[in-house]
Amino acid sequence: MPGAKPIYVLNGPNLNLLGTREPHIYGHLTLAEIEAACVARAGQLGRTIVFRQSNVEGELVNWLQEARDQAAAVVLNAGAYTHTSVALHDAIKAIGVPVIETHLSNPMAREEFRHVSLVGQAAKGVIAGFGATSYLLAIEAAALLSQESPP
Ligand code: CA2
Repeated sequence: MPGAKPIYVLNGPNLNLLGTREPHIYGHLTLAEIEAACVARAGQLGRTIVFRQSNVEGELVNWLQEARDQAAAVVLNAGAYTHTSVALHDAIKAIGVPVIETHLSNPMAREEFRHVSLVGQAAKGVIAGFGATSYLLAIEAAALLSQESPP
């Protein structure tokens, strides 16, 4: 889709540590390697991405607000803020572009405190539990949702 706005891929706290610890939960890939895979998948779909990570909740809010004008859709792995952030919930509701909550692991199959998602209560949909493949599936969903004639 020439001229389409990019898909924003936003990552929250501690995801910069991927590939260094807890590979049994989060896999072996680093965030840079996941970014490269996302760029490749988006390219196959004729789309571009903007890929960012922050440990700061307010920065994620700022990027969601930026996405209102600048992005076609948002793939959001808000990390632990998924389960706590009213600010992210409100920002997602405010921006009017589809947000796809995305996780490497399946929070519903983990500790009880991960079973609540304030992000998911505002997002268009959720993809979780497929490791780095979750990001690729989310990009595919984002591309489909933001094409001129969505399915
Ligand atoms: O499964 C996911 O993608 C999560 O968003 C990851 C978050 C967790 O709080 C969510 O419940 C589910 C945690 C990210 C922490 O990443 C680390 C990576 C390497 C080493 C330690 C933490």
